[in-house]
Amino acid sequence: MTGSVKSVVIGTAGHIDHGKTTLVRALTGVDTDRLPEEKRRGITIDLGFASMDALAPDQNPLRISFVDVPGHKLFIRNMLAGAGCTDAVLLVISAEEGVKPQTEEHLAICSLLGIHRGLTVITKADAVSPSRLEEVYSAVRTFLSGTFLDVDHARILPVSARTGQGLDELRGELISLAMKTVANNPDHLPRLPLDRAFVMKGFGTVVTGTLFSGELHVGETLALEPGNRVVRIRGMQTHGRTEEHVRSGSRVALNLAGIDVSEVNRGQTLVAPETLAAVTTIDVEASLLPASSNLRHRSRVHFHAFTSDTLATVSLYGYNAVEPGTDRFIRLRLDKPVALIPGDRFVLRQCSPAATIGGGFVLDAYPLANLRKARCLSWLEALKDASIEEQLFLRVGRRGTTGFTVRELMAETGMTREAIYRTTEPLVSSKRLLRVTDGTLLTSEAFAAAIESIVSRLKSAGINRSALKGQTALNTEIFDFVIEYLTCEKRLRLQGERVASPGAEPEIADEDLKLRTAIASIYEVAGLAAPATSEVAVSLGLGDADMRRLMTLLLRDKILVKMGLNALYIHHSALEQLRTRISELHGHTIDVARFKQITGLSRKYAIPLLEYLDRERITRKDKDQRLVL
Ligand SMILES: Nc1nc2c(ncn2[C@@H]2O[C@H](COP(=O)(O)OP(=O)(O)OP(=O)(O)O)[C@@H](O)[C@H]2O)c(=O)[nH]1
Ligand SMILES: [Mg+2]
Repeated sequence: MTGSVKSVVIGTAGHIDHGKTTLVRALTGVDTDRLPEEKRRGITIDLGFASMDALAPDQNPLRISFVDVPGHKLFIRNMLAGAGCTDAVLLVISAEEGVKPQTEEHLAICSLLGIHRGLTVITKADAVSPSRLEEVYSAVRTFLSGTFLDVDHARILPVSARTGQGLDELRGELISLAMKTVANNPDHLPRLPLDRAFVMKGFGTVVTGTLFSGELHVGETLALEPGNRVVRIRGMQTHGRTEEHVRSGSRVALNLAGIDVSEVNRGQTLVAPETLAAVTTIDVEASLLPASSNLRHRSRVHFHAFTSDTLATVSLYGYNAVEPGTDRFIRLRLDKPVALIPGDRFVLRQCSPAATIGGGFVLDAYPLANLRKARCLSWLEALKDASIEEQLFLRVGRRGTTGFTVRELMAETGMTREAIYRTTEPLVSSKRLLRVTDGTLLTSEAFAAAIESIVSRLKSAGINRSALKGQTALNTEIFDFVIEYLTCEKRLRLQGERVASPGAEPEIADEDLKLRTAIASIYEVAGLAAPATSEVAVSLGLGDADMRRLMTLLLRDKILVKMGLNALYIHHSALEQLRTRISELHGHTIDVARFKQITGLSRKYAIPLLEYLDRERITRKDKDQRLVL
């Protein structure tokens, strides 16, 4: 069972015809060049998959999967899709030809993708003289120096797929390489970037990929991103063996229910439903290769991550171009959405002439709109070197008094609920973060700001609870949480629907309060077509002076709002509804007639209300028309 078998994925890399596919076949017995065109041309075009079962030194079973990539420069897109999901690389260099352009490019791509383990073989050793082999070995050694495949960290083995020379030693090295790789991201939600989709007779849609993180179980539902299409795992295999569940690091083939093969493509990602979503704007740290040219604002690049690729537009923070050999924060706007989380690696290629120019890692897949550049940059700077715990703190802090729900944090970080709770626990116990009733997280600074926003608005005579909430613009969970906290701390008093400061004068006469509530509810029920004050006074049997006094209090507490000169009073809730309704027409123009039609009001009400909307900058008057902003 894959559940207990350690499983790693090793990708091949190297120049065309250097012997990658032949070597994989010698190790696994599988010819991964399946396509007729591959057979005819004798080259690899698309990704090939094979596996080798071995025993770990502790005698536990070990499965090494190979993703064999094409060396031809025209198929580099497929190579990138293969390399995007591998734990380690097997760099294959022909003893006949030595280091060639795609040897270099593939190695650069592996480094940019953050692959930091692997080994190098000089193959076709049978085809050259010992002195040539010696010569190539020393050239390869120099070429690898300073890279993650430097002889200080990784072996260089001469082998021959034809005679079998060096293959036993290579198997041993592959096993120790596999033992060094650790299980991927145990704290991350399941993510399966897809590399193939096909139909299997009698089964239907089958997709394959390398499970990048998490676990999958038969029967489970997943979402296909982009598109949030819900599918169910009907069956599961790894390298032809039926499984009930698989862990990260495994090659997996899923038989999916609920989707036609024509709706699935390489580059899409299967994720746990309602967790991760594909995004189009990302903030990243990008490094440019020393041999590339300057990367300018608004340049178009090819963006490759996992099995996906898309065109993207570069947005620079600041106006200087990114220079070759340097690292910079940049924003990328992807033409096609991709399911990405912080830490994900990517490669950038220029369109013409086609070449790999750099790559990097995602810092933030949910940049906030309208945040000033300087603030964004300093936030990214802080985030970049922060521990996971500190990163979560920064992410919650960025949301200010809006707070951050655990579900939103899951989407933004790709972490499991359990990992988020565990990682934020020390922050909660040291009171740097607060957990609001429904699990929303709030920094202590934001909590203090929310308190201040409420306390500064408290009046000794009290204020209507919903009016207060409207003024503070806090969301319900946080508003209720802070009100409860302040009540317990005796920093405010609750009187029915009214919130008052604790030092308030003796209770307002009961009778007064009743009358105010009565007036307010008459206006609330009337909505926009508000009655004249004189009518209300008569209906409640109030004299002029009393009515004026009560109206002043209702205006002060912002329960009623005064419109225009002809003393039109409207309940705040009716105005809020009107604002929302008109805001929905954003970008359209309306005239008085249309407004009357929408609201069902007469001109007497319509004009002052439109003027109110102009003052509130919801509409802008232009001759007889108004533009909804
Ligand atoms: N003499 C000799 N020839 C080899 C050896 N390995 C591969 N070849 C030959 O080299 C040629 C290319 O081998 P492939 O394995 O297709 O090369 P590749 O790197 O997979 O090529 P692409 O996938 O197209 O990049 C074939 O003709 C192989 O027979 C070897 O160890 N010794
Ligand atoms: Mg090949």
